[in-house]
Amino acid sequence: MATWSSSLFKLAREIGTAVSQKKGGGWYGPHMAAATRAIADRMPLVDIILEVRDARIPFSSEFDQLRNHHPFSSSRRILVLNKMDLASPTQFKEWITFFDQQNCPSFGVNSHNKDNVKEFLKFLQAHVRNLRKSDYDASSDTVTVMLLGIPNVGKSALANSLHQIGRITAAEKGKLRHATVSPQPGETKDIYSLKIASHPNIYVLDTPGILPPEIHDVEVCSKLALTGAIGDSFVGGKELAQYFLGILNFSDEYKKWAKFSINQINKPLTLHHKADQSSGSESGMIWKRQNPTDHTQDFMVQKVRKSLYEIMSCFNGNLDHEKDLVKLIEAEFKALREAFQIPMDSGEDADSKVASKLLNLYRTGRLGHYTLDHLPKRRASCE
Ligand SMILES: Nc1nc2c(ncn2[C@@H]2O[C@H](COP(=O)(O)OP(=O)(O)OP(=O)(O)O)[C@@H](O)[C@H]2O)c(=O)[nH]1
Ligand SMILES: [Mg+2]
Repeated sequence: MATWSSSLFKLAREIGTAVSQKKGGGWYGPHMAAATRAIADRMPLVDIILEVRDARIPFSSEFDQLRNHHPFSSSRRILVLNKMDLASPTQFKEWITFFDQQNCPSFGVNSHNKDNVKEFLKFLQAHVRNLRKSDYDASSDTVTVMLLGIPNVGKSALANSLHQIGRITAAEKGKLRHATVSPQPGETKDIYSLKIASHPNIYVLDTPGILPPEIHDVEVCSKLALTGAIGDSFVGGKELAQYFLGILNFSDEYKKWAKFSINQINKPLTLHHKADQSSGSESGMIWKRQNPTDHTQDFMVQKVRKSLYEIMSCFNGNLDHEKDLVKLIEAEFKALREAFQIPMDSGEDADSKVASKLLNLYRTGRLGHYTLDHLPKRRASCE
């Protein structure tokens, strides 16, 4: 991956500045202040804190607002790097090693992956057993675990998965509860309790995502906006999509999309049996394009990758020059209009349609894996 140049940092800072200026009445309002108080009141009553961060931004998604009110020893706090499926696998491992070196128990999770959540639950139960052996009140048969974090990092998704997978009785399974999960930040408004294990009983508290009233680091702000912790309306979808394209242009991800270039996408159609029919007649068959193995199997995604690959591989400017980067992003936007089949008469609206579709693909991992935070030189994140 090429190192971000000053031109990309400039793009990030512009977005970050727009976010940081919106604070009061924007992403931080009375609802967040009330949630902060409610969480602070419950914190002293829980046994373990699971601080959920976004694996794409392990540093920028840090939740440090209440740390000074209720300092937790490192044995009672576990760092959960959620959305690990969206992060760069290599950098993800480096971050986990980093947290290990800081003596900070951490675990990477993809809340949508059952096996992965099972592993995490095992890890959590082992942690609870160790705590009970040492300083924890062994007579208590109930352990409470609180999920804490900034908005949209996947607390509710993780709470649901733990609740569904957790070994609880059949009768309890019959009345499974469900925390609301949404791609928009600020979905959870209250604190909910879900049972995730028996013997001992472990309850997980899902909480509303909270941010501090002010964030001074504009680069942090830009990453919070791009990953969806702060709503798109506070920056503008087009600006965020441009920022994402900037990141993509500096990464090597697009090189993997060479297979989607012209020859592949125009592959001839071949006849296949319909799934439910085995007769050899043409009426029992369907035309299918032979696509390369790809879990998305999504023609639109392939078209987007193809368009971006073709533009990027022809680019002969200098990414370090702001003018060249802006020109490249403009060309990409134009090509994406076609790939997303946005009608020519959409006018001004066309760019915002492209932006929202592009951001959706990025945020669901269909345009590669990116870790936006680089490892700090020296930082004691668990203190
Ligand atoms: N790819 C991926 N998406 C995830 C993962 N976990 C959650 N999501 C998605 O991220 C979005 C936010 O998830 P939520 O569980 O609502 O996040 P939250 O932290 O509870 O958000 P707030 O309630 O606003 O604080 C949803 O679109 C989820 O489907 C994950 O591990 N991987
Ligand atoms: Mg939630």
